Amino acid sequence: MAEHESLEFGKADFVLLDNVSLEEFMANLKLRFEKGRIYTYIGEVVVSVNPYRAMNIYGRDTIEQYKGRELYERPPHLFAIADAAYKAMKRRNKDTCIVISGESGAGKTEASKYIMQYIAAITNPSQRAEVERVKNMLLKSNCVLEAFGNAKTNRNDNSSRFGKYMDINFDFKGDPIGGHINNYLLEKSRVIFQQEGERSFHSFYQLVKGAPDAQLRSLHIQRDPTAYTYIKVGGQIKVFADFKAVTDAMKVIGFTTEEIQTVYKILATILHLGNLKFGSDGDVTLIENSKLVSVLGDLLSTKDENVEKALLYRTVATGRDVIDKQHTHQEASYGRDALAKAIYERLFCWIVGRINDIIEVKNYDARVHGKNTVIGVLDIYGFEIFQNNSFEQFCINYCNEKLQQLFIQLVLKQEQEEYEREGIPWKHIDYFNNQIIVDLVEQQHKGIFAVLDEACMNVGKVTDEMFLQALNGKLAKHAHYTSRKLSPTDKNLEFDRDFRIRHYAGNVAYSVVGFIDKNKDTLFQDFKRLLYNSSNPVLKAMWPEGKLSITEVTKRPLTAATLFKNSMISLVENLARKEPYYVRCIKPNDVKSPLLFEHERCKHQVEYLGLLENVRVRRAGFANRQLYPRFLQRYKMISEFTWPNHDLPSDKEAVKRLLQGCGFEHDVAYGKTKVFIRTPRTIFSLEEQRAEMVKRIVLFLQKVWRGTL
Ligand code: AD9
Ligand code: MG
Repeated sequence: MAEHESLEFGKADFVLLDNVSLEEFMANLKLRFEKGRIYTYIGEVVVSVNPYRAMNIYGRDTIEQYKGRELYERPPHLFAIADAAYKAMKRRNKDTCIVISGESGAGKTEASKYIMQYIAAITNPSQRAEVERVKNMLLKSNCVLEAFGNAKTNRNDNSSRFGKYMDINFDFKGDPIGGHINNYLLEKSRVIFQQEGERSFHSFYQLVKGAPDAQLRSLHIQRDPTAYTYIKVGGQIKVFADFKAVTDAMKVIGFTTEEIQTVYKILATILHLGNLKFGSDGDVTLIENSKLVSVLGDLLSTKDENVEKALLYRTVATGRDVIDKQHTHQEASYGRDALAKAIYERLFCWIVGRINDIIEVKNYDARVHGKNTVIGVLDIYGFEIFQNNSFEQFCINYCNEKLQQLFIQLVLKQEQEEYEREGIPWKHIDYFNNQIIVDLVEQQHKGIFAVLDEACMNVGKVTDEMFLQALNGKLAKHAHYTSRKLSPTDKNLEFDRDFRIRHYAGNVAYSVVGFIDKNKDTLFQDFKRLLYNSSNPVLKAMWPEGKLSITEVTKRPLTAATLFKNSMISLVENLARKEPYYVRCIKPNDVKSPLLFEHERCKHQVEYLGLLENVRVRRAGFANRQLYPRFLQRYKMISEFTWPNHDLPSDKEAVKRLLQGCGFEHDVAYGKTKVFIRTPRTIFSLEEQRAEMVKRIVLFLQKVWRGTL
């Protein structure tokens, strides 16, 4: 517990509140926010409120204050949690992870960057060149990923539109030697469409506004975002970051010139694709602005006629025959948009893959150097509710349900179960367990994803409305599901095509429009072949499946929902294997103001994040627990009753005697197999006494050896 901070800033740890009530919690949170204290602990969890202004608390001097310190020695800070994760990893050889959660705009991405900066700053004291190189790349990767994976939304000007989990690997000295990034479902529909007030990914505006004239000319691009259908909605809005910084970051990471050029060619291709117009002449579908076809041929390093054919025809195998079937006007437009989305998504995954190739751990021999350990940092898109919510919001919000479930499992449930198992007197603390919503989405056969997949498997035309009907049929009685059909008088369900989920963080109505399409996620094979046959080797390498000929039977690919669900399940399994540290981010208002603490908005977040329950469990609980024999092994030297051996009937009795002797009786409880210690201060004091004793024993032994005793 951080106790040294003046009380004028409120309580630095919510555990110290006089009464654990929502009112007191909120009053403390507000007071601290207004005093510029944006971080507060709940034990080892950091609660962070977005300050919406630059804070002078991340500099070198602050880093020095936190380096190697215990959590409760300094005012609450992200650096303290980063240090705790680092220490656990280094001292105890543990893999750890830092899970950052909170709704869109609450400050997760900023927090993840400060944590990485801190880790970079405190490691590699001997300035090994290779370690510096790795650190630099890890930091630069953020700049590139944000350019391609973030966008302005109505919730956040720099909203992450993908999920990111980054492992940083450390050698036996505790220095970073590499890393690995996992990315989760990019919101690719943004490439072709944005809601009013929103923008496409930053990368497009950076290119159009920031690239040198000559480069733009070679890409046939004008310096005007509003000239391009796909990005014109957000074209007038002020541009972020710059083209040069991103290009330089790619160079530093190790992308070749050819690779960087291809990246920009792909962006330009997408912009041109958006401007393609289809028309018809009788039954024949045509491209109206056919000049663009040769621009595309040039950018994709392929023949113009191949581009035109892929846009207007589909090759189909009927029995042994292969024929070219012409697209209708509508199919051609659909194909064009699907192509634009697919090449952007593929580009993004390829960028992540290239970064991984470069930063992965190389030349590390665990037999020589010992195990290499990991700190994982999770920064994923936050829970969001828009005017219009679709498949993407559904996936994003499901992901947040999964993370909330992990928090419940690790922080609330397991903790209480252990006290009960050990027979420690314990009053059970109630909390809302969101497993029921996780099941509603992911359960086999019955969950929403399963119903969606089943609809997509049906042959023949399946519509979004049929999917909604199937949902209504299966889920009519579910407490967290409803729809207009099921609740016709509900005024908050405006549209026939909506279904509504009662999420842990609030009600969200999703429009089923586009669910089937987005889940099937089809891209005509003709486009894959077109890209694979490009004479640009970088582009070709991105599309290996274009190699298959039309008659080769291909397995039906997994749906978007199944892929996402599987990736979430394995993410959670991975996190659960590590020692977790939590940062819970709160958004103080919806207008990005540094001054406004909107009480109701914040209260809602405190409630749904389960923070009050967290305080209760923590307060009634114990900071530290150890098996009796282990405890004795470490501390027996500080008590005459236990050193060098005890003659008490059990280790448990010996531990009791030891702690009584030290005067810590009031701060501990004795379980069946473990001793539980309430405050970290007691552990700290035991450690000090042990260190003192070790020193004395060493001195004594030295004297014995020298014969001076
Ligand atoms: V989303 O789920 O990706 O849409 P995040 O990641 O939770 O969201 P982000 O970190 O992007 O939110 O923060 C939003 C904005 O708040 C930033 O662009 C900053 O302008 C502002 N912010 C957040 N944290 C801090 C901070 N510690 N100091 C100053 C901050 N400004
Ligand atoms: Mg973010």
